[in-house]
Amino acid sequence: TTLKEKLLSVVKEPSGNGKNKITVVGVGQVGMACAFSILTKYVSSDVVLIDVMADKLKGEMMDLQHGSAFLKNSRVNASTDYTASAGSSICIVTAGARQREGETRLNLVQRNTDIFKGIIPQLVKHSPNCILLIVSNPVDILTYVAWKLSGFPKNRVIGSGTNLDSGRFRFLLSQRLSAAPTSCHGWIIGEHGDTSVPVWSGVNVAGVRLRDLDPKVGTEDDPENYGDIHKQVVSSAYEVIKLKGYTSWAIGLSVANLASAMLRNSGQVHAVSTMVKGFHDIKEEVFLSVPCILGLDGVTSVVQQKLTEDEKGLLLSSAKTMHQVQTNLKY
Ligand code: 6V0
Repeated sequence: TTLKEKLLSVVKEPSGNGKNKITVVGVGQVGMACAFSILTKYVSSDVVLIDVMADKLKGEMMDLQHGSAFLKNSRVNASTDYTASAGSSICIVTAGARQREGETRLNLVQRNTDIFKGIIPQLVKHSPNCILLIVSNPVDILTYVAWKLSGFPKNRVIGSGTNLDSGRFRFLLSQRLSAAPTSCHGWIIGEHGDTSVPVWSGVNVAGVRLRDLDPKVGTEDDPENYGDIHKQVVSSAYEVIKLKGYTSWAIGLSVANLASAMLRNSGQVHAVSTMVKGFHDIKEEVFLSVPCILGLDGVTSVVQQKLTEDEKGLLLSSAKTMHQVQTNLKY
């Protein structure tokens, strides 16, 4: 008898998977920020990391495992083989090239589509009931690509989308108003990044709409230039990339927030990238962010925002751009 057998009398071998297993594909800056946020916010206690760089992968796994005594019984595994991902409830994809300084997200599209061809079918094979949460850029188009490659119903393929942009917006608004970001309500919808749409018509604190106080807020004629906040949101990633080389913490926290909303079947509303054909007169089969109710089935409802004609026009033009890029993709 071994020491372990002397110590423990087995009643039943423990089951392999919990219900909250999350796989993170790509252990770069973004993937690791996602994994770290998920573990430290106790969203999941069963995290699997997948990447093609075996040494880096093992190093990241060991480093997180060495911290597990300071968490609550979390389990971290890693493998270059997708069998390790089997039975995940959520698979988060952060693999792929990132923007270089000055490069747009759309430039990455074909490179990352090719990478997705090797990733998505493997995830689907081992976790046929999972929710795919796409983070790699350009996120809206790659969410469409993942939807096509997976054959999943649209509720189970989600892009992290403008949840991050909305978070940036709320932070910047909080700076101007001296109220907490969690109490400054505002939604950025549409494309994550360059053509995102700020829904100024709904921006409020405690239900008091800024537009009711000043009809010019967020417009070009606003003497207080609140519109600059959205310009700053758009330039945020470029600025952070210029300063530190990549963005990581905010996207990691925003993804953990989405994973938590789904695993806990919370019904929370987040701006995420979903199939928007039919909403706001969009005719193309494209993914863009709109406020969605999230739960164990992924996206269960889309909130039908009342948009101004201008806001709708911006959304429609993003949809056209997405569609154009999608038609040029090679699978
Ligand atoms: P990174 O630090 O270069 O990491 C990318 C990782 O992907 C590396 O570890 C690679 O080894 C891995 N990888 C490459 N090919 C494969 C493959 N076939 N299978 C498995 N792993 C692979 O990049 P970083 O982590 O900074 O960014 C990752 C992606 O997230 C990029 O596309 C970014 O543009 C995107 N971001 C998306 C954001 C969003 O809001 N949606 C925000 C920030 C970055």
